[in-house]
Order: sequence, then C-alpha cells, then structure tokens
Amino acid sequence: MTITITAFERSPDRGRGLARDMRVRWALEEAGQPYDVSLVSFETMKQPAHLARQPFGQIPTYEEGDLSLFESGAIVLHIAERHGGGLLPRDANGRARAIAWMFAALNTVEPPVFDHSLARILERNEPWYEQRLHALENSIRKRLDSLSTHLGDADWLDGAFSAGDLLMVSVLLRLKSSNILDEYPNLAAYVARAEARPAYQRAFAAQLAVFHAASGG
Ligand SMILES: N[C@@H](CCC(=O)N[C@@H](CS)C(=O)NCC(=O)O)C(=O)O
Repeated sequence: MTITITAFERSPDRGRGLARDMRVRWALEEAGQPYDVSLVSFETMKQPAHLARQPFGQIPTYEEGDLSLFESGAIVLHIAERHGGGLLPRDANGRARAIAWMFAALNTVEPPVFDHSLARILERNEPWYEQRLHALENSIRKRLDSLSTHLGDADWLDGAFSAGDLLMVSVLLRLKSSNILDEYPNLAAYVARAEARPAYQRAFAAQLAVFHAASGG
C-alpha cells in the first residue's frame, strides 16, 4: 500500500533536516518502506483539503490506504508498530520503555529546545532577547544534564536503537547551530552516531534534494 507524507515545498530550515517530516522519513527508511512525498506551500497548508488531514494546518501528515494521520510522534509510533524496522523492542517492557522515551523527547525535551530556536529567529530584535535566551538555555541545560547522566557511556537510551532514540536525536539536532550540545560530549557523540545511520542519511538526502530542487540548484 502506498505511503504518502507531506513536507514543505520550501523548508524554512533550508534543507538542514530540522522540519518534522525528517523524523517520519527517517522512520520509514529504518523500516525499509518506500514512500511518496506531497509537497505543500504555507498557503496550501491552511486550505480545507490539508486541514482535513492536519487540523492545525501543519506538516507532516501520513496517508496509507484509508489511514490518515498527523503528529510526527504518532506517525513514527505507527510506522514502528506496523512496519517494524527494529524501532520498537519485541519484549513488552522494553517496548513500553521505548515509547516512554518517545514521549520524553516530544514532551520533556522538545519544548525548551523548540522555544530556543524560535526565539533565535523571531525575538532577536527584542530588548529582552539576551535575558530570554539565557533563561531558555538554562531550561535546555536542565534537560540535557539529566539526559546526559542517563545516557552515560551507552550508545542508545535503552539498549538497542529505537524510535525513542530517533525522536530524541531529531529534537537534539535543533541544537547543532548553538554551542549547547558541545557542553555534553556524550550527547554530541550520541547525535553523531545516529546521524551516521544509513537510514538517517537517506532521509536527510531526500529532504535536501527537495530544498535544492525548489531553489533551482
Ligand atoms: N506537534 C506537531 C508539530 C508540527 C509542526 O510544528 N510542523 C511545522 C513544521 S516542522 C509546521 O508545519 N509549521 C508551519 C505552521 O505551523 O504553520 C508534530 O510533531 O507533527
């Protein structure tokens, strides 16, 4: 059954792989599932046809037969459950823990990381920018301190690579353009380890090709 996802026609991140279609592409590559991509403009995303798939007018969405999904975390979980790819452990407890890490990535780590990237883009000229940035960096450090302690010398968060790692790394990648990640050598190595995965590289190349095509080069 054909899988179709949506992604930005022209990603604001200029092909750096930070838009949330990247995590879905990556999960599909891990699971060895071919997929089509429907590219949407910001304008199209707010039209009824897209809102019927994604009530908040965002990307990514996922369609497979009569299933239509939104929310990148839910999509990655669906791919892991239906298509495997080793994204969830076979044993029930390991699987529950991997799902807990998926939630931790999206619910505990992503909020301050995302606010930080947004502030760097949208709030740069505000008089309180430096204070806000400092506060956001401290919120991020609080999370990274704990994450770094948990990871220790391990390769992945809980045994073998899982959808929990996929989402956690997808979130941490947003920090690459700041220096915060470098304060945590084990987390920087964790991100690099994930980026070296062939599935990640295929997904990254695919989204970059879209950006190059849209930019005429
Ligand atoms: N929680 C949603 C967030 C989706 C989201 O923020 N998508 C961004 C791209 S990464 C978007 O479509 N932004 C455009 C907009 O909100 O108008 C998910 O994980 O899928």
